[in-house]
Amino acid sequence: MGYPTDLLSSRSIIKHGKFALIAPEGLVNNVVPGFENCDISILASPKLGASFVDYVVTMHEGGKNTKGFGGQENIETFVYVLEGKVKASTQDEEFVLEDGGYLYCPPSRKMYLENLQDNDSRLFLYKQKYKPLKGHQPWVVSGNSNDIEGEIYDDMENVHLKDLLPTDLNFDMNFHILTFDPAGSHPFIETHVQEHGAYLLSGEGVYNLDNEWIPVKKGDYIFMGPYVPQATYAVGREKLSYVYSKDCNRDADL
Ligand code: UGY
Ligand code: MN
Repeated sequence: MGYPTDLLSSRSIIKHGKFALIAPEGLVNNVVPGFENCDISILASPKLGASFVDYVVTMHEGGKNTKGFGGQENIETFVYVLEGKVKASTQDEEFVLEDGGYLYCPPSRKMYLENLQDNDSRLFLYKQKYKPLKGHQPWVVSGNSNDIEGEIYDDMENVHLKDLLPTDLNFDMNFHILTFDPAGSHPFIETHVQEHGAYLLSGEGVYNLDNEWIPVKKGDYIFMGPYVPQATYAVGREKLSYVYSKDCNRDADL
């Protein structure tokens, strides 16, 4: 890195409990026990006001977690491969994930990860406490988002939505990918109880967070807290696309 070449500045905006835009330039590495030969940055966490933890991980050659991630104290986990080739496994199943590949592990399964290539692989990683529901149980799910057909979103042909996990009551959260053609937008500014952690996969946009319009682009991370007004317009020439988590299928606690 070395000495700065200009005045120090940042696009990141942090409003604890409400929303955060975290630009990749400002990220620092965190040591997370169990991960070897990996650069990890913790993104959203309870310290920011999120009920989950998101991470962006760069796995170098030989990068791995053989101790196991999640799978205890009722923790469910999800990994999405941003780029590279990774072995993602549980104690009894093994998956080779490339760009767009993902694995969900319920609380009954630890997730093991290993970079399969000499080059770096990059991951978007998540953990959360599973909210049990009597008579229901989630299971291991793996797939590749590139194999899923996007559904037209809210009757708008220039916006598409993919659900990466089953939508039934066994699951208390889902990961989705929302993709806007240039000039596409949400149909209205949403306000809802659910939280999101979103990683921007491509494009550029102007995002409304708590009624501030903020420029965002590929590589940015956005945390949206409960009830925070949220919507976007896609700008530029590429599709604006992001992968994001959303809690679902459970009543609010009193
Ligand atoms: O699923 C959602 O709530 C999604 N439409 N939110 C968002 O894109 N900010
Ligand atoms: Mn939303």
